[in-house]
Amino acid sequence: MDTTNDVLIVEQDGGVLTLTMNRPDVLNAFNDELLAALQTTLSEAAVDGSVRAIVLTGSGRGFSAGQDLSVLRERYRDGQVPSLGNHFREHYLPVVLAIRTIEKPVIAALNGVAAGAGASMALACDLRIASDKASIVEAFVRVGLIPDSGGTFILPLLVGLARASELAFTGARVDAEEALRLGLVNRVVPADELVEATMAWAHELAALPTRAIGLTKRGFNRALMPALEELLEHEAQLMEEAGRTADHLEGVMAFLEKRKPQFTGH
Ligand code: LHQ
Repeated sequence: MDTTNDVLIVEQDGGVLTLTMNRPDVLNAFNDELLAALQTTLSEAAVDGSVRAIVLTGSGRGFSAGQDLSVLRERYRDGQVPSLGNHFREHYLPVVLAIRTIEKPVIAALNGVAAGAGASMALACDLRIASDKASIVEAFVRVGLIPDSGGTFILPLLVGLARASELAFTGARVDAEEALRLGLVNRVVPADELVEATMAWAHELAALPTRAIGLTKRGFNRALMPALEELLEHEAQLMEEAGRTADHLEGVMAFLEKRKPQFTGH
């Protein structure tokens, strides 16, 4: 399966399927079209026996900056925020579910910054390899939101509750070396070696017993996130509530107007 469209480049090399998010001008921020392309491609890859490992990466200098906030300018024009819970259920939840339930190894290759839902998508993957120029930002709090797309449970699973609380409450930027130390990524390589190192690792994984790896992943899911769909649905409810706060509207508008937000706690 080899397809290319504007927002997602899909390339297969032997058993390795590489998905390159391709909106570099906005650091591959997610719009509905990119999320739909990811959803479709992952569901096709799940049943394609020729695909034995998947790489998720970004074009340009970012992995993904999370939700494209510029598309919200129009939607929030009159100060009314449409249901974020439903937006999450429809566009994000199926992608996270697909990454976690596809019974093949999924590697995130962090070519640059992964922020907000971009960070969560990377953390939902099984393995992460990062360029030494990459970083991870739990940016949600900067726009008055909660870490969605698995962030409420996968982040604390990876780094423990105390560190997860610090990262999620502050939205601090974590560089690649710190991410490695915290266990957020598995490997860090020089930026100009990322593609080669990722492909070598992905081909190694693709040559292993795919069914055994898939069943191991099913076991890990069952052990560590047995109520996966329920947890994601709960995130939708939390997003709904956070989306109704004045601080969310202020955070989005401040980002779009390139100014410092003034949060009130409401
Ligand atoms: C962007 C974005 C972006 C648009 C950079 N959108 N343009 C789910 C459902 C519904 C609603 C809301 O949220 C969610 C879940 C989420 O994902 S919430 C979190 C959303 N993401 C963020 O809040 C991150 C916003 N971005 C940033 O904080 C910074 O851009 C980071 C830290 C990612 C990178 O900083 P820099 O390396 O300094 O790059 P930059 O800020 O200069 O960005 C480069 C360009 O990309 C810039 O455009 P410009 O025209 O000035 O060159 C940004 O405006 C644009 N961009 N992120 N999410």
